[in-house]
Amino acid sequence: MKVEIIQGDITKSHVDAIVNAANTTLMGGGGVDGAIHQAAGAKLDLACAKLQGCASGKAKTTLGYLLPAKWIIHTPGPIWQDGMHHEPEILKNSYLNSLKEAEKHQCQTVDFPSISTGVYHFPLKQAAQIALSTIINFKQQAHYIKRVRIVAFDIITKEVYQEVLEDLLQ
Ligand code: AR6
Repeated sequence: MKVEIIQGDITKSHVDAIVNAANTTLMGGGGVDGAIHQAAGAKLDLACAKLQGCASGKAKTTLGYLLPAKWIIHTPGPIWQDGMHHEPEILKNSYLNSLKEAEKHQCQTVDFPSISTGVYHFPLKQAAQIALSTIINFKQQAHYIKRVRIVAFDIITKEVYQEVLEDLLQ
């Protein structure tokens, strides 16, 4: 299983599954969630309404509809308060449960955004450490997944994830 960091717009990813940094209603919002709902079209809103929300750190899957990706794995990450409200554990669970959903749907390629580091204000470097260590540790359990990418929207996010990945692989 390869792990890569790229910069780009995750709604354009030609992969088996993209992950959505959602909220617990799963009914859309701003940031990457808004971009995914906009690009996937109204059928995604209908599918999400049927899911009746999702707890933080859990993950639920829909089709990708008008996206090039076949599946969308929706996971609400933690809202950063002070780091003492289980935020690291919840973020880890978002990555882990999303990877489990990807395996369940026999995905070979999975793209993640930087969950919780936008509107939810999780500190970027700590988020990158949790994201990448969880993905790397999942390698032993990955039967279908061959490549996982972090799709960073901005250059700072790309650079921080790249540095953390190099540190973890040393
Ligand atoms: N492709 C890849 N990454 C993106 C894109 C995109 N098209 N657009 C934004 N990002 P955020 P959160 C980056 O705020 O912190 C929503 O309203 C963005 O620059 O989208 O988990 C939900 O409904 C940042 O690096 O997600 C929730 O209420 C990263 O994606 C709340 O925001 C995550 O930023 C979730 O907040």
